[in-house]
Amino acid sequence: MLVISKPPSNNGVLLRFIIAWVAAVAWPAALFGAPARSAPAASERATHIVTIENMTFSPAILRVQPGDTVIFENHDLVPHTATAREKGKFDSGLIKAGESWSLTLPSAGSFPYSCSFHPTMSGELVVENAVPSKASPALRGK
Ligand SMILES: [Cu+2]
Repeated sequence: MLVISKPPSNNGVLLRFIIAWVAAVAWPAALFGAPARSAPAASERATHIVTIENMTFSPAILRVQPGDTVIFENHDLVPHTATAREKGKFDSGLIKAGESWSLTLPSAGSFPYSCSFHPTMSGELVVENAVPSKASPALRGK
């Protein structure tokens, strides 16, 4: 006669496997922590993401350090731009649907920007300890 059900001893094997895994992987990770989570040194360059979704830059105001990289990701179905309001500072040009554009800001300052197709879409990059510009539409209503 054919017995289809698994022998009960399999459960014991599985349990021992889980205990071994916890001992080998999870416990050392808990001991040493995740190094990536620790605060980066001042000299390290960070990468930040600005998401473009539902005609909105998010976060609207992003604080970065000089030399950090900011990646604009367009999750909308229409193209957008990230264009500095101060002429010549930066301009992504067309960021097509599903595409991204990256920018490195070398110097401190506040850089309000908007989408050249949709002027109501606005955001601001604040580099180092600069104060967000009072003119920034991103600050309105907050
Ligand atoms: Cu746009």
